[in-house]
Amino acid sequence: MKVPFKGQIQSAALFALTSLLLACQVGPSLNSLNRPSSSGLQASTVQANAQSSSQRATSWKNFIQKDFDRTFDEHDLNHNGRIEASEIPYAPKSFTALDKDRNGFLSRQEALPDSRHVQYVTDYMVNHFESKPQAQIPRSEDPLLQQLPGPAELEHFREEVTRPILKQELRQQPHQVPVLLVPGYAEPSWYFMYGIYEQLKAAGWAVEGINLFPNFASAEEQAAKIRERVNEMKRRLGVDRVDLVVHSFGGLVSRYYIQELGGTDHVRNLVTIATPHHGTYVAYLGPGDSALQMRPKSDFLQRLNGKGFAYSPVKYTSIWSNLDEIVIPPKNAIMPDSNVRYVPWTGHLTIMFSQRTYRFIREALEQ
Ligand SMILES: [Ca+2]
Ligand SMILES: [Ca+2]
Repeated sequence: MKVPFKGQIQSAALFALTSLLLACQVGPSLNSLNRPSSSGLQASTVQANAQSSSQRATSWKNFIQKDFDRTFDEHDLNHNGRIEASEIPYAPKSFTALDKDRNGFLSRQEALPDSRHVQYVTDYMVNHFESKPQAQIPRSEDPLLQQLPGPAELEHFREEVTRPILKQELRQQPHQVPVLLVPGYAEPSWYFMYGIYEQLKAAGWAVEGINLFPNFASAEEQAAKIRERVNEMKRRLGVDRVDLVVHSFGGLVSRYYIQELGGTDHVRNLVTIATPHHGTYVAYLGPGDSALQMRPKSDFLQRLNGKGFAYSPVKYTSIWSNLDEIVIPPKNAIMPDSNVRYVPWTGHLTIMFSQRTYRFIREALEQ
């Protein structure tokens, strides 16, 4: 039976759930590490801070929306304000699914995460990276990135991370295997990759990121895009293999690429961070083929996992946290037959800013 307003009900439920999760999430903020406590402030100062917090929220919201808009514009090759099937030829199945009004093209609204998603990410950034500490976590155990940039500092990061590495740049690095960063569901969200990018670069790796627009697409379609990029990187850089460092759904996409699209011949390491290897119940609330595939025991996961997890000679690491609010239950981010690394007390996105995560990534890539 067709359920009327099913989409709206799902969206409302997603919004309610994510709001609840945001309210409940426990995790140290960056302010808790580096910025002075505001205890003892006068009422007027508190009011001023509230105002400033609201301004920061607006600033993040504009930044996130602009990021999505840029992604759309990059794929609108003929600049007519809509995405035709020929402009994303690698995702025909997802194109059909996203073209809700069947008019043969994707509007901005159809191709991009909706305003609720933008609001969710905005709230996440403000609550986790701009606010006061919410819990007494042993900070010395797992300090987060010391200086998380705000929207202004991140303005040019998108261009930087998506810029293809040059052969001569790679040659100058101590580590000769290039790293491809793969984002997760409904991203590009390059800002979540910022810490990992900066840390790996500082430690001597050449790093670049891939945009998997439309990020609601199935793992099969996104994996084909990874295959294309990896092959192109190998030609451009003259290397035999690349390392993949991936977030969330990007892990399922990458595993599909390795298992089914010949990636075993091209990938040295796969490091998954907060990837729902066994699915997540939150996926019941999200749109797109990728959300269907992330449901626990989905046909896709049964096929993928049923054929085994680790494919030689690729080396696998899975990094997970007990407080992941998107991978439910969090242990579903543990990949069997991988080197399992545990980052306690971080969330699905804050795990991307943990020093412990950085250390685990470096250790995996140094093997
Ligand atoms: Ca177009
Ligand atoms: Ca349409």
